[in-house]
Amino acid sequence: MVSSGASYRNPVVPGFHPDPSVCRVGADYYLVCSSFEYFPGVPLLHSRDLVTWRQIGNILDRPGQLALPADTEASRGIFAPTLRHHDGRFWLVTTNVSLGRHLIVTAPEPTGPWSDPVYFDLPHVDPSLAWDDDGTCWLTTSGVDAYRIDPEGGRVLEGPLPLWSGTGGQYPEAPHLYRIDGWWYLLLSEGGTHTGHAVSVARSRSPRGPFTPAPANPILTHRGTDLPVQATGHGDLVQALDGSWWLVLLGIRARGQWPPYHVLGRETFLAPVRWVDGWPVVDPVREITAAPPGSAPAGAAPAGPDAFRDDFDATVLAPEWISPRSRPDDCWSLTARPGWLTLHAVGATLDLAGATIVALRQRYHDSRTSVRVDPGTGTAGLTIRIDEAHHYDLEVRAGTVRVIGRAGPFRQVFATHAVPDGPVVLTIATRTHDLYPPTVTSAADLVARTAPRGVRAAGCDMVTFEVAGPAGAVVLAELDGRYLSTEVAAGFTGRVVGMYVTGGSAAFDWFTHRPVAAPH
Ligand code: 6LW
Repeated sequence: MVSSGASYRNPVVPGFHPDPSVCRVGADYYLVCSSFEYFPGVPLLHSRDLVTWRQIGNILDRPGQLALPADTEASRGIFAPTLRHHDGRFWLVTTNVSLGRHLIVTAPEPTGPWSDPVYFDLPHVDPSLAWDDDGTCWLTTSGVDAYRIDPEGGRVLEGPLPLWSGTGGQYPEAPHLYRIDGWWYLLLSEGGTHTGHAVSVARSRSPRGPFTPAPANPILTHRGTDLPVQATGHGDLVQALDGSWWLVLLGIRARGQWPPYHVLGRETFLAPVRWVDGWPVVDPVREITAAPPGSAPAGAAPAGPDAFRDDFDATVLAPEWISPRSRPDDCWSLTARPGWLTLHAVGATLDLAGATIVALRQRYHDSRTSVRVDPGTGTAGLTIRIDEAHHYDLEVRAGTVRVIGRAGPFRQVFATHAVPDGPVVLTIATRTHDLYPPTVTSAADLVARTAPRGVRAAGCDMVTFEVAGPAGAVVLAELDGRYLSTEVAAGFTGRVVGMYVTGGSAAFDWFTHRPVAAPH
């Protein structure tokens, strides 16, 4: 647990990690998030202190559990999951929106093996599970409705029972039932998953209701405030080993002038919870959050950004790697060229679903992502994307590196640059405007910029593209990051940065993604 009087850094899980759900087993905490159209699905993270999280797997990691049809739209697929531990087993319930079905999988250990899904054909999203003392299993959904279910047999035994729909905000969702001190608490979110987002709570002596709302709902909202973290909601409560209570929740960190843009999707935050007169109280969520006095120390250092690196020396892909919709076994190999990740093209363009992409969630606003790639005779590169209609690519083929931008209906080649045959290092960097002036200043580079010279662009960040070969590093282009934001692209995900191949085969020697400190 976070030391008394210490502070920790939020978000605790940066980048596209929305709709967090958490459970504790002994001294171990486990957290899951939505994954939408990406495969494998439902990232699973582990922590001993609720602040420092490490991804240990993905719960839906085989096609038999995660059917994402080839025409799955961006931001469909897997919506908000709930993770619980009950009767010696882990239980995960979620919705595959592309199939219109809820599903439950179970495992004896968090690392699996996770079972095949048991499906429930019920309306709405955001399923959650709770058990009564007699073993009765309740499934709740947005709305908010409850169903008495047989979770292993896939049978609905009773329901829908309408429980409580919040204080009148739109989209009552993310419901969770908790049994605490003889009460059934119903935590939900309302107001929609953007700046109107709020968390409200009610309680009852029975899971069937009637539920009495808290006197001070919503218990958390940042709507209408100038707090840097916005859209706070979709929370899940957990009691720590030391008895303190915490809320994991989603929020966004928008940047830039009016209106602000957010590019990392919805991220996972942690907030201390106090109980006052039998109701949970949550203070505003800040990027540096003070741990409350009384939370027992367990030696957690304040978490800060760390870097990601993969040298592709293993024979299995690290759990952080995700691919849109599917990752057929024959499109990648870590053994064909030991120490390299070899990718084989399936689709011929990143503008359509089906291309071979192996990507990492962008974690930092100010970042550098580099890859060493040997394109051979193929077409390969590094892309920063939200979806097929919103991506910037740094691509190498036949001795030429190109910077390509796709935003909505528009597609343009912004720069071309000759490179010798053989491996090159490609870098995509993101830099928030508030911190930096533009990099590219020479007149010859004007065409490669989307912001007029001398005018500070109003968006969140600028994205620069560099190539390094034997002759040194060259900045090829700098593009406005707004076109790769949720405000432009829409949807529930966030940016990812990834390796791709759209022609033949290519091999990647290493990949790094790291935060860049602001210069002073
Ligand atoms: C999810 C809903 C929400 O189902 O966004 O923030 C939706 N809340 O609860 C998709 O993530």
